[in-house]
Amino acid sequence: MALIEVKVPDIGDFDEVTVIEVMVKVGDTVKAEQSLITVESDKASMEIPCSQAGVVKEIKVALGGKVKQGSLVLLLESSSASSPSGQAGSPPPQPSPVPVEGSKVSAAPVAAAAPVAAAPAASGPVEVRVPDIGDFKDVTVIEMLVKVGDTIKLEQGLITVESDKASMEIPSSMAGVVKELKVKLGDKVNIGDLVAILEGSAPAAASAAPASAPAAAPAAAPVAAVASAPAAPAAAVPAHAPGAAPIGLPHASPSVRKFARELGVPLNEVKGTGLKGRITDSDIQYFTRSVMSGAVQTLAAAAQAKPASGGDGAALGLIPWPKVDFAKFGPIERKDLSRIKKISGANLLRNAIMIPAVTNHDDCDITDLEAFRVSTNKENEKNPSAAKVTMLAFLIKACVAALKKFPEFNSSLDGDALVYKNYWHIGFAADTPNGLMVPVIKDADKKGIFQISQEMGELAKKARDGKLSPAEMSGATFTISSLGGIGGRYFTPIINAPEVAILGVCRSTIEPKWDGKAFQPRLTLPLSLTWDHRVIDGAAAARFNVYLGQILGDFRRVLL
Ligand code: CAO
Repeated sequence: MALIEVKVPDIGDFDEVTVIEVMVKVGDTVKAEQSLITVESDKASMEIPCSQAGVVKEIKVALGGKVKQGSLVLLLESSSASSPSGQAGSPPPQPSPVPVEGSKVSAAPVAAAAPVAAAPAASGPVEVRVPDIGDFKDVTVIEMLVKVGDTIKLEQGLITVESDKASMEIPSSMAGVVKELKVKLGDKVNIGDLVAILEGSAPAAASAAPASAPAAAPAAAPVAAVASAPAAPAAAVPAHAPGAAPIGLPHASPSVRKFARELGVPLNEVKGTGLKGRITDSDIQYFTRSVMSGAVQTLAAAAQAKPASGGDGAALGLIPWPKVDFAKFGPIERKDLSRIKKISGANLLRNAIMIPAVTNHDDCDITDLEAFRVSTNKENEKNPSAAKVTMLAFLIKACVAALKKFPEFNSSLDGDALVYKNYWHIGFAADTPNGLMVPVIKDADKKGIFQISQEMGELAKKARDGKLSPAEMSGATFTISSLGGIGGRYFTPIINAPEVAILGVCRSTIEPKWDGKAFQPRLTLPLSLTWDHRVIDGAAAARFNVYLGQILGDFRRVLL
């Protein structure tokens, strides 16, 4: 069967555009004119459809990659009769003009909204009208991108219009101040309709251009398809075309899509509040705030459906995850991630990305505390029901004291507000055969070292046996991750959102400490405090660590 090279057709004045969506995968059977990829410039997005039906054999573009006219999109096994001119290695089928709404449209750029000099002077009120937008008729104004009084730049989008097949921004061809807006949301506009009256310096070419010659307007903004040429199968159809988009693309203007991508917001998870459910800038901002505050865990959901390694990164606006055929380099074995690893991986990924986290490393002297711990355990040797006391129980108690002194460490972000919690539930990371779990010691402030040690032992056992209930893993206000039983020096733990800090602890070692006269062997515990910089300042983090160190250095301070 012949392999057809499907290439990017003539897309007008687009030079290099970015691939923002790959809508098919190898093995897919595609129809003629089915969209294959979505590309985007800073002003528009458009889908590149397939020139004929067939089965996708190889995809030659990657998310985030740049393409231009003639770039190879994919290899297709044609399901139609042979097409010799389209065989791999032979010249590509002629990129064809774009049929939009059944009309003849080529992928030429939309000229900037045409200014019509109301006065011959180079400055003063200038009418800006809808330029030639090809065969688009009665397109709806779905977004006002400027308001009266705004100072706008040359080529800045004024309004977004939408037909049933495309959305496009109508840019201004002059810089100036918006004096009057002549359209409103929901209006239908056509070529030549008055959009706005601007005051400012009109570019020379613009002032020379007659109203009836919008195509001559300067600074054409590559947006959508216009002009005329014979229609043929291959076509570049502007994106967000409900009729054309096979996988229900969210409705949003190109600039909103770009904004969302910059923030790593998956558009298909954002609820649009604009006209016809369209996603606006404010929706993106609201979504971002909700995720940051922990109210929405959508990135986690996205990551859960994919490997904890980060999936293909598309949901986060990243370049795709490298695909390597490891077997080419040596023998391999493939094992699925455990359910716990998938869930915790998704949470870790979200927390690592969403939280501007900083880690402070510090040491504290636990020589006396360790001596006390050892003697306490010795005293209890004869009591079989007494739980063994480990350093972690003291750390939990010490952290409660530090959290009380520095309450913002025991808070959570909720939008623009900080929620201070007047309870102290401390989570501790437990290593289990299936992955990391975080049981929670509730009301640690009300419990003694023995009770905490006993509960910790029970919860850690339940974690290892896979028997922890959701209630036993929820409600933490702060978490400790101790690798003290294993080793290491320092590490950078990831905050367990919506908490705002986490303490990492490694193995204590005897270190020489200068006491002013001589070096003394002191048992030194390394601490690593990771904190959310939106809530906590570096100075507060340093103070927290110092205070924690003072408590661990002399545990009587807990009583103060
Ligand atoms: N320095 C030196 N020794 C330490 C120590 C420290 N900071 N912390 C614990 N130890 C010692 C204990 O005293 C104990 O020694 P003995 O057996 O001689 O008494 C030994 O190490 C083992 O302690 P433990 O790990 O069983 O007990 P714990 O209370 O310290 O920790 C638990 C319990 C459940 C937290 C731990 O078993 C665990 O799972 N830790 C791993 C947590 C983890 O994976 N964190 C990483 C998260 S980020 O990926």
